[in-house]
Amino acid sequence: MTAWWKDAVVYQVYPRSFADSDGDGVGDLRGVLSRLDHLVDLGVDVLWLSPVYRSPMRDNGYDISDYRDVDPLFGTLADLDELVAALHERGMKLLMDLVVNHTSDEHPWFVASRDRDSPMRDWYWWRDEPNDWRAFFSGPAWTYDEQSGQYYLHLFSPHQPDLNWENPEVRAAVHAMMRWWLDRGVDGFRMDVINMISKDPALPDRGPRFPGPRIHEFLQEMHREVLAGREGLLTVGEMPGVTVEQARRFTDPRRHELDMVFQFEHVGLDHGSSKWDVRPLHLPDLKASLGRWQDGLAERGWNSLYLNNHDQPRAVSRFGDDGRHRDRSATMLATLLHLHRGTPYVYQGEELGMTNYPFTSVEQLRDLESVNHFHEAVAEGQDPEQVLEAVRAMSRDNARTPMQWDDSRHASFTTGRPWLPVHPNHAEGVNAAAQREDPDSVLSYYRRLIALRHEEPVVAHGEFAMLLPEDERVYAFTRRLDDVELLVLCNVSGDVVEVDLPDVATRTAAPVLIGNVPGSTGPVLEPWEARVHRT
Ligand code: TEU
Repeated sequence: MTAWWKDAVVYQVYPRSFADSDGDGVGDLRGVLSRLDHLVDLGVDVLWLSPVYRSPMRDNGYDISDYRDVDPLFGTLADLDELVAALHERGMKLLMDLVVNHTSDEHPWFVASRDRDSPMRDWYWWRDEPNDWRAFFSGPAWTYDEQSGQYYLHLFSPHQPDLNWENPEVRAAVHAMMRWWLDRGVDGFRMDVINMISKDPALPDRGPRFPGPRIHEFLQEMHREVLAGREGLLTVGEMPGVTVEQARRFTDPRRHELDMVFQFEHVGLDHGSSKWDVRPLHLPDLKASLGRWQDGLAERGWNSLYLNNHDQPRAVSRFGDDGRHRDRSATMLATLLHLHRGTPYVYQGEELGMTNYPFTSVEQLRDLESVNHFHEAVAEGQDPEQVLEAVRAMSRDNARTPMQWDDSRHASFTTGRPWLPVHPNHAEGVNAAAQREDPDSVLSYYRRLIALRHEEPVVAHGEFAMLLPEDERVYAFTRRLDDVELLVLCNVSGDVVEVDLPDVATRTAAPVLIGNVPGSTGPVLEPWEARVHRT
């Protein structure tokens, strides 16, 4: 099996917020179809589509009520088929989101399961007494069901009951559904919280602890039943809390589990007691973390690389400078990420330098996690203004404001009323139309960066070595493949800095493969400058 995905770049579309074709204010599949030129122009290889399945949309589609249909809000199965065909025609692949740790509470499986005498009772976790687990989106992980007189488990909201993977019928149903999608032509899956599907059946307090005891067995079985014998697929497992040692096992090709995982360590470095307790990033921590993942998966396994997705605030606001140095810090972060060894993921709008939204009231928020947090924190006596400040920094809605296509009304995302407001900076150059023609734009830089990976094997495959681990402003490393060596220099600060490396004058006089300050060479880096020398 070829590991084609090692040379690939994946682009994530959050369909709700990408492009709206029918004016209802919510993005849809025909909207995605109408904007494929943007992906072709960027040069990405794979489109990862966040869920479009039938759903009551309590968690924007991560609560599925029918795995084999498209929600009318997003279109039809025929639209989905058309998207597969249109991507394949353009040499791209489609990665579907697979959400099988839980279903919607409106899924027929759960509806049946609520009947104590149903053969499907055991498809979910029912208990007379709850344990002490807490749910991710606030409150206990157990809700009492009046109808059947027991509690059911939900690691996320009460509208997202957890499937019982101990039951072989559940696993067979999931496998059949996955095969049905692959037979339709999709090219793989991004698997939502897949390290949580196996739980210790004793459900002990002070948990849950992940991964559970049968996770490797379940993934190997899924590989055998669904993926084996099909060429050209990609699987990436989302795994909050996964360690590098665990990830090595999950992604060791000899074990036949997953191609790569999404780990969370680097996006937790600015969290204090919770994600809402925001701490400034200490750059040496980021190097220690990403460096450990580079080393840990160097011989076996593979990294996925991301700073943004639909759950994270915008990286340029979080780790860069979204004011004066917006474009420069956005392209620096892109360089830093894409020059690591692994498969990079670009989240819609990242390639334009899209920023966090200046939310000023809870009424503007739609994300259940943010809304729950706001009300809980205020009920506990915290100052609403301070709670809002944390929400402005960390809310998932920052990633979910509509894609900025041009400088006209609602950035041409919709002709109607957008479900979340469009960021006003779409009128100040943060839009695709303006950036497409501008060789110095963030978009043009991403295009060059993606092309570089496709042209220079060292970018995807070269050995990684971290430099200057203690430096608080310069993020520097080398990549080496055969006789090609790259020196990557990133200034993660708004200061002018001098790089302190042996032979720095010679090394920084070498040709520049890509950089965000035109013509710049030598040991001095401008604020937020990034540069890749071939030494
Ligand atoms: O997210 C998994 C997850 O752990 C989230 O709780 C994430 O860490 C959190 O949003 C950060 O604050 C996945 C999906 O990506 C997310 O959109 C879903 O809400 C969640 O699973 C439930 O399906």
